[in-house]
Amino acid sequence: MPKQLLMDHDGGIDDLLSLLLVLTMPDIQLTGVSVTPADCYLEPALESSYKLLQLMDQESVPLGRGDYNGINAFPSEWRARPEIINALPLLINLPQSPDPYSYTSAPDLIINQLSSATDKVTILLTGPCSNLVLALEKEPELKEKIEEIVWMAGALRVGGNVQTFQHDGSAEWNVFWDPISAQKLVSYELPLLMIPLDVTNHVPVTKKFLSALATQIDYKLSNLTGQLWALTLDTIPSYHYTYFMWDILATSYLAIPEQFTIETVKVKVSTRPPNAGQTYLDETGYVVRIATDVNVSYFYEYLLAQFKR
Ligand code: AGV
Ligand code: CA
Repeated sequence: MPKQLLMDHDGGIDDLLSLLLVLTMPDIQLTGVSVTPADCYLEPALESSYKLLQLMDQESVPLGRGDYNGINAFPSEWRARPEIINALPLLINLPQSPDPYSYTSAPDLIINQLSSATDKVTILLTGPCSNLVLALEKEPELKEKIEEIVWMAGALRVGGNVQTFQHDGSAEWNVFWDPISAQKLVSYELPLLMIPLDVTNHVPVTKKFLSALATQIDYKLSNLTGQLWALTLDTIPSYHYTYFMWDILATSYLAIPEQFTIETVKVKVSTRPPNAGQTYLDETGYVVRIATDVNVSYFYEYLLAQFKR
């Protein structure tokens, strides 16, 4: 029996790569994809999602539009990237998506797909958690339908990646965008696995990896993913701008969980400046699981193998 999966992403390059990766997994049945307008503008990201589903012959997977906007906006240069992606040679001539305003709202899609599921559902979040929290606030009893939530978010024993005004740098962006929802999600004490910067810091996008991927360019997905990753290397070479395999690492947990080191901890989420969105260890906090390490070479090899198609 394949695992039923709902995915909510926020249109970043690694979010779209994560959607592709999910679609290569034989044991996963994707039952819905919703988009949060955090690291993207919504309409182009819905378009990218639709195109990737088409490319993988899965355009019947329903999409949901997240109309809720978080508290702390992402930089606009990051948000604009899906426009470039939709123009890549492998995607530009695929049929246009339906009117993006015709899609079900993201919380409703999550509610519909959870209520109609016959089995418990795994939820993958590669952006902020607002849509899921909105859905669970509306229909709290659906918490029982959740097998596990895998969320790329947080920074526990390492610094964050938010560098902006009125902030001390301790938060990770997916939590910072909507700290209130993050605080709520953690407080539910559902089976929640966070993939924080503590572990994603181990997996930067490297030229070595891209060079290995380029040797298999005759495979359509190696070609496309190589182009997507190349777009992430346009930035200034400092930690703040290094592009990591944040969401892809979280996604790969669905297929290779045994390669991760997991710890159960108690955490709290700050909702106020100067550390809004900081996730910190606290004995009086809520119980969550966090990944702290991964078999890095196994992970890169896994990606190379999955994209050989
Ligand atoms: O904080 C990591 C999250 C991931 O979900 N995102 C990017 C991934 O999709 C925000 C982010 C942090 N640094 C970034 C980000 C950067 N340099 N470019 C784009 N997004
Ligand atoms: Ca993301």
